[in-house]
Amino acid sequence: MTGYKVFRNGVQIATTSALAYASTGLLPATTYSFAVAGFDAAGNSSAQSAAVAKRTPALRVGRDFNGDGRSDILWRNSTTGENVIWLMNGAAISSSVTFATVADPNWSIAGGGDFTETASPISCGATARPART
Ligand SMILES: [Ca+2]
Repeated sequence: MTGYKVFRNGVQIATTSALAYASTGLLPATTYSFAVAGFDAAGNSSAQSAAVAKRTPALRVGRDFNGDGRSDILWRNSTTGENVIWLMNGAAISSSVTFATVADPNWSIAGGGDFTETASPISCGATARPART
């Protein structure tokens, strides 16, 4: 045995002669499957091992409304009181959520966070309060 081919989600990502491998560049809160295949100096390769699934932990980020480890954007229309959250995947909008309108323009958003605490709790507030007059 010369080394091992390392596969992530079925795609070869590396070769190594070590018995351990650290995969990098992974997304938070995402499940990946890993497998290996041995190879020899002549280039002969074994079949892939059974895959092992591993999930990366969620990141603790600010303004993560759905606990997926990715920051989201909260919009409030100060004229109409409408409120919308864009759930983000990097710079792309994954989906948007509209929630209760607070029509009184004296109210503003005071903070945000992971309201369902599906990931590690974060320490910012999640309430609206009257603006100072
Ligand atoms: Ca998020």
